Amino acid sequence: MRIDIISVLPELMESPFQTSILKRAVDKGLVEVHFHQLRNWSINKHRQIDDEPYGGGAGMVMMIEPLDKCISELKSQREYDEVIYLTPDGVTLTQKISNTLSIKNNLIFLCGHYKGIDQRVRDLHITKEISIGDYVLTGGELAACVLADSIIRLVPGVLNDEQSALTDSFQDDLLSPPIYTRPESYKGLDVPKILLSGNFAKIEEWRHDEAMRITKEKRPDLLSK
Ligand code: 6GU
Repeated sequence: MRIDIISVLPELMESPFQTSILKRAVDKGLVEVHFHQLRNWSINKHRQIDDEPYGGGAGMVMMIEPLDKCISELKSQREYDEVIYLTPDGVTLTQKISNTLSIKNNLIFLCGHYKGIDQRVRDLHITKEISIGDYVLTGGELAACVLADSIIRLVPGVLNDEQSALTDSFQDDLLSPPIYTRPESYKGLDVPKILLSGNFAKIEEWRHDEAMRITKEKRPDLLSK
């Protein structure tokens, strides 16, 4: 998988891909992440990429020319499965969306800034608009990292068996059951006896019951899906 990320602040996104599991995925050659500084496609000497909105109003708008030039150049080099615009007015990211994207070959992520991008860029190039939740960030960069992380960990070979995505919260619309490790007892707090029983059928049943109980308590909306 290859992800091309277009942004005015690519340096904001470097460390997540230079650390831990995402770094290993890159080092193993399972994913390539390429950052593109949008100002390199600006059309004037001031490296300007935004301008005032037609019709007036507060805030700046990301201009069509640098964005069209940058995206068109990338598209001339390979076929892209999706051109994704990270924006608070996109559809809210879900595990299902990440699952679908994790089997794609080439993706472009465009990080929005200021008031957003000229509508004509959306009409011309954008195939999906994604938000990571109902709150506002200063730009799409952190959202792009969240989206990339959730996709890359699902790429075959990225996680090992112990980290398997199959037992994640949300993979089956249930939250995870409680987990414990040594010691068996700490300051009078005991690990549930069932987990020490060695009866794996009973343990699985307990885990499922606990997952149901916790989901009902914290996220009843997941059960009505
Ligand atoms: Cl994708 N961008 C921004 N700026 N804010 C957000 C978001 C994206 N998703 C949630 N809030």
